[in-house]
Amino acid sequence: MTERSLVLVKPDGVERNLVGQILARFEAKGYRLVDLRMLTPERSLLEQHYAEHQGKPFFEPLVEFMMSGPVVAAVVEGHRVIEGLRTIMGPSEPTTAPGGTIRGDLGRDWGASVQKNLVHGSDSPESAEREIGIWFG
Ligand code: IDP
Ligand code: MG
Repeated sequence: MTERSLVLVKPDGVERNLVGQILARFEAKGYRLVDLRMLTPERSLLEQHYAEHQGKPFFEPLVEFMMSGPVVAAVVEGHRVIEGLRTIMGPSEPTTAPGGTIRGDLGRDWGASVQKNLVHGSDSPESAEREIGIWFG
């Protein structure tokens, strides 16, 4: 089966009307959207999704931020899509993310205790399958 990744356009991306721009970058690269939904996630879903970050100082601010409004969840498919999406997204820190990446071009620091960096992409095939199960059942 072709590789798949979960993508989330985070609440800041939806609030700033960047859903189309963000998904367009993935489509323009040649990856395919195979599932899509909009929802405001509940705490229990986010605690599962971000389980690896439980106990870190930014965990509670991260969960609160992700619950603060609707997100767009998508499944994106293509050979090496996980690595490809993370390259297009750029690193977590939007202030120093390189130009040409989504986080570098569209993100900034808003002085919050969590990085509002617009987009999530799975970091491995195992994470992708786990996360797609959480968000799409
Ligand atoms: P990733 O989204 O680039 O994979 P992770 O390390 O998995 O980054 O962290 C998940 C999310 O938690 C990040 O996208 C960001 O929103 C937030 N985050 C990560 N590290 C920090 C931090 O040191 N301070 C504040 N927020 C952070
Ligand atoms: Mg991550």
